[in-house]
Amino acid sequence: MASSNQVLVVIVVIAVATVLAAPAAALAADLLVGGSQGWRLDFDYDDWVEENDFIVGDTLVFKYAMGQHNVVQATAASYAACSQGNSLQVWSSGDDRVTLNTSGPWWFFCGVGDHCQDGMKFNINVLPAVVLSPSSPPTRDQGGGDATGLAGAQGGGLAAAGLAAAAGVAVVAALLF
Ligand SMILES: [Cu+2]
Repeated sequence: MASSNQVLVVIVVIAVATVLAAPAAALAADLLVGGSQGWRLDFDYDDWVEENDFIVGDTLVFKYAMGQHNVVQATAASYAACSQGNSLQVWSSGDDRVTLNTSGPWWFFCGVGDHCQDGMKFNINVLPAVVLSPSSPPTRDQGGGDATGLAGAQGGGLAAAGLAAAAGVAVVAALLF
């Protein structure tokens, strides 16, 4: 049977893990593709990509009139060719939510008509949701000037919480051993 000390250590470890896991969830964002007017033609998606940060856990939201467009998640090759042939996934509800669950490159285009050839396409690089380093707090610039400062402040606070939790573990360990 486990001693009460061992049980306490397990509880502390779980508490610390909870604190450290919280930042990613707290910072996850819904990103409206194309801005307020949604997924459409005649929009500069390269600009939109530059104005946003994409972090694991974020969700892309594609809003459009069902039937006018769709959303194709593509490979690099099928993206370059605007070809749905080897697409990874296709959505067509008009209110499609795609959670970015892995870091690295993601490619999207509209598979209706010539929309992809006409520029209804973008690719993004999704960043890992690691926020433990106080020297590089997560930043999120969604076009608004205030967002970056707010996210930075949150990151700093969360890093401080992590350090406080680590200090707590050290104290408990010193008492036990
Ligand atoms: Cu389209």
